[in-house]
Amino acid sequence: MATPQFEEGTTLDRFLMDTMRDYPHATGQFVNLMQSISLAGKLIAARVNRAGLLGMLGAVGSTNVHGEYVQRLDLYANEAFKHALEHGGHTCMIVSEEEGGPVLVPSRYRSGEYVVTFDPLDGSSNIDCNITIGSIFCIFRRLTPEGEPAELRDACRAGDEIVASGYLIFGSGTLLVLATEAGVFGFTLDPTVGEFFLSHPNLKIPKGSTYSVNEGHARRWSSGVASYVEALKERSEPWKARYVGSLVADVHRTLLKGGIFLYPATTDAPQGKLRLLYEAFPLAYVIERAGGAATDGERRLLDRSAGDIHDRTPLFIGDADEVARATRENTAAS
Ligand code: AHM
Ligand code: MG
Repeated sequence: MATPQFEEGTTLDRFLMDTMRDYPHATGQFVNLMQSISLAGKLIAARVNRAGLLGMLGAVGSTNVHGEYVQRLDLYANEAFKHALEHGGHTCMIVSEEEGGPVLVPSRYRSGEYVVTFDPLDGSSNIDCNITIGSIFCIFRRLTPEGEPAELRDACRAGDEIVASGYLIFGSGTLLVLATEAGVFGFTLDPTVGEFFLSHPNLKIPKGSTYSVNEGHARRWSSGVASYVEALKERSEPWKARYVGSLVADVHRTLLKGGIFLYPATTDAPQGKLRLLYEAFPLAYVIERAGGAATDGERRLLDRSAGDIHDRTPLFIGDADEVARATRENTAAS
């Protein structure tokens, strides 16, 4: 399909109407679903911007299902997503980093066509420092019949079943990046009018020379990953290191500037740290649609299926040649 052309000042709503017209299987429910996600994004952006004034910084004192301290903004973002998604008639079930199990849309609402998995606020450790954070989402079409309660099998899905995915990034500006069959498109929030406008049409990952990995863990990587990263520094044009510590920010920079992001397995976390369904899958889908690649250090990430909604995975993501090289070195050494 030809790349769609858009005029200046194209809003997210208009973009959705225009592109979805080209996809006969795309129903109005998908457009409504994306409008709900954009609403959640606007609510979270507004709260993130004023968090220091509203007493919204810091932890609530409890831990989540992963044993991590829950931040006040994590809770707010989770509720914002849940409420935005539950009553639109487009969603049947959500899976969130902050929820122990899959959550069904309450029975008073219509149980819609889609399952949405999300990390409501990624990069929690950066919240109190005014450093970029974000929300990551992934959309699947349900397997069970519409109108009936969804089941666990609707949530534990394969990467190749993703219908669309993306993220919101709360940095110096707020951006919504959406990947669908049509490609990868970025929309910047104009806070003065409260609308997302198309600002990054048809994103493709460029060639770059930036690597992003937490080198504090280097002693616990495989020898293959360690030697891949060391070799980057010896290239004739040395690579730059950049690591925010918010996955969404590190992958967004990789999408715009090229290079590679790695969160490898370590000896103490052989399954990796990042979550498959709502962190790695959605970002892998975005990067593949933009011409890049993603693996779990051994095989294509989107070939995997989730056995449990909170499954973890190592993640190698970015430029296709670099991801292939890092994956090769990792597997050769193991
Ligand atoms: P979170 O979802 O609780 O914020 O945890 C995931 C975050 C990612 O955003 C980031 O890439 C990673 O954890 C950073 O981990 P580390 O501090 O080990 O480098
Ligand atoms: Mg996260």
